[in-house]
Amino acid sequence: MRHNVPVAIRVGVIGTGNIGTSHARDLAFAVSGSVVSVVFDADADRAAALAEDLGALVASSAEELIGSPDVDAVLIASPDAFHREHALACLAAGKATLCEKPLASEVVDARSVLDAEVALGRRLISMGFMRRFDPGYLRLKAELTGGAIGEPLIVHNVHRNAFAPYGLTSAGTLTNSAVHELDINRWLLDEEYESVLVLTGRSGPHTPEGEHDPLLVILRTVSGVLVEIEAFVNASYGYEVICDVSGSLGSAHMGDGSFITRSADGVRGQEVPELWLGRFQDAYRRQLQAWVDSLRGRSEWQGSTTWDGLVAAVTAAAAIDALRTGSQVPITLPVRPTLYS
Ligand code: ISE
Repeated sequence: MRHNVPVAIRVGVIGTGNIGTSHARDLAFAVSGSVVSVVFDADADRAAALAEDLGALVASSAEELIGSPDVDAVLIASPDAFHREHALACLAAGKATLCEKPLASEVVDARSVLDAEVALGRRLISMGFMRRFDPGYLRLKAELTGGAIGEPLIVHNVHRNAFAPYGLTSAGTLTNSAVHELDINRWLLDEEYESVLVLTGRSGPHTPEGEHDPLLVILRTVSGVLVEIEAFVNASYGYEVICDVSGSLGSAHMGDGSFITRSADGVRGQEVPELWLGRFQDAYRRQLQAWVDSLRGRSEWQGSTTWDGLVAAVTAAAAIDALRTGSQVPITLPVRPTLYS
């Protein structure tokens, strides 16, 4: 018999914007084995409104939330620039954490979190690269491992946002948006990247002066697979994510096939969601359930780790370099600590 397993994990949620609110509501109402006990947001009214809805307390700072005896585990959904500080505070408090992507926008910040976790000697942080829980990506991975399309040779990714979230710059497009592809392609292919090139061309009308959108990111893996990403944050028409793999024996395509195709008025078509929550709600929920299950000792965490967060940060930094210089930039990873093997 297992002892000391709390009936429900009491989660503290830092950041109650779009994604923090969605996570908090899912933890409270959709996931089994968790409650939301405390929330914090820089916008105290927004935090209070959500807290009332969930029957949670409001903390007056992220530090207070992390240190609260009412919080068993922390979900970090603050703006990217705060992830490092909040993750370090969670490690110092010894609290299990689910940190939204990216781990940090700068390599040195991601590295400091990884170093602190390695010094602690325990994996406390789970990274929120939720696509690893998306049924579409999981099926695509099963296609690749099943061998029917042979050896993967080239992957085409499309990642479009209707409008630039938080007014992203081109560097922000890489660290905040395309970071999903940087993570998911190495997970799909089960290997690391060797180099990256970023091409720019004509930009759309919503692109701020001096920025580029769309970006074409071209990575090469260590074994020579080409990974191409259209990262387009002002696509206007809606949110769309596509991943198509061509292999030595065939190809596998993941579009947004989970949406209904409607035929009416002489037109056959599919709805396009406006935001990522419309496409990935299921993946987010599955990720949260897996995280809570792992905290309750029911299963092993299969999602991404601080190491994956650091690899994504190193890759994004190389891509920013490639964008600025217009040349192909090598991707050099640090030695992987045994904690993550
Ligand atoms: C956002 O934070 C996400 O994670 C979305 O999946 C992505 O499409 C968007 O560009 C990001 O800002």
